[in-house]
Amino acid sequence: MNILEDTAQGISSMRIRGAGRIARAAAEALMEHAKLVEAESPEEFRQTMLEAARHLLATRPTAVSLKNGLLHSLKGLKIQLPGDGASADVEALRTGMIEAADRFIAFSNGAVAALAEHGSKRIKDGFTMMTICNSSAAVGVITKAHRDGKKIKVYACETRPKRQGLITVRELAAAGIDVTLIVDSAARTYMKQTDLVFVGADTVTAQGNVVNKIGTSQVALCAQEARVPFFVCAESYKFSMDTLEGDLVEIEEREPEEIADPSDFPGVKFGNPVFDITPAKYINAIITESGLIPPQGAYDVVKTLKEELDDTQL
Ligand code: RI2
Repeated sequence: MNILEDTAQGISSMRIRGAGRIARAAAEALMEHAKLVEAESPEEFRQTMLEAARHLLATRPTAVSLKNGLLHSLKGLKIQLPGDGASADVEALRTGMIEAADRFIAFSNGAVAALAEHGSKRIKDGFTMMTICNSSAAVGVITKAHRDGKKIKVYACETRPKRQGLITVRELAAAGIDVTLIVDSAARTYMKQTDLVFVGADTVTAQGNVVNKIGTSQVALCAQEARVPFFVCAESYKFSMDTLEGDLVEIEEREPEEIADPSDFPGVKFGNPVFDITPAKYINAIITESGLIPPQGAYDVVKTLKEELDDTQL
């Protein structure tokens, strides 16, 4: 199987998961595909790359990071062509694509690290944090505080049905952090002993609402009730340009088998929405690679992204 197909299958089956990771994996697949594509003309090369990008985009509908990662990479098709004939032009496009995808991957990794720097400053020695699911951005913030010598504790929600909380506790424990795995319904109980909440994001809307793993909005409600600051860790490519025009974010619904075997429950329906929406009013700040912004600042991030990516089509 080629890397394009392998990545597409990996993302849709969630073997490759996490909003940032799927964006980087898609950019890498596009880059590897660009290296191999045989095209007679620049137009054929462009068309082939666009089709590949659309195939990758169709794998998961909610995380806008996937779309933005692909758009950042497709900027490579916009370069000035030498005009030396088809083959030189195809080679120029190929190089442009490879460089643009590579730039996005480096930018994304750098953004996660910069975000960790900013976010970790909010964590004081002796603090206890809560998180849900497995967000490399949120885990990055917490581990940075630990590396800086702060003595911290973490409550990590299990995150039914796929239990990505188990990945989080393994990562935090491997880093030497005092971590406790809790079931999702224990979030309110443990919020009383929590100082800060850090979660990831799959999509941030222009209005400052955050789409993240199912259960996140309940954690936010518990935090609000207990007056515990609630922070979202989201690099700028997780902000959605489409929401500027009022588009709603599609919430992915996955197979019932992730919850239980339907054949054991004749006559029972299953609901398995993968994400929920945390309204801006429950969010203290969104941590980006440029620093902390209030959720109301999401509009400006989206506007900047639009200026950068709007002439790239997918
Ligand atoms: P990072 C994940 O989605 C979780 O919702 C997580 O909070 C979010 O992506 C962000 O992850 P899924 O792929 O980019 O598990 O911070 O459905 O790693």
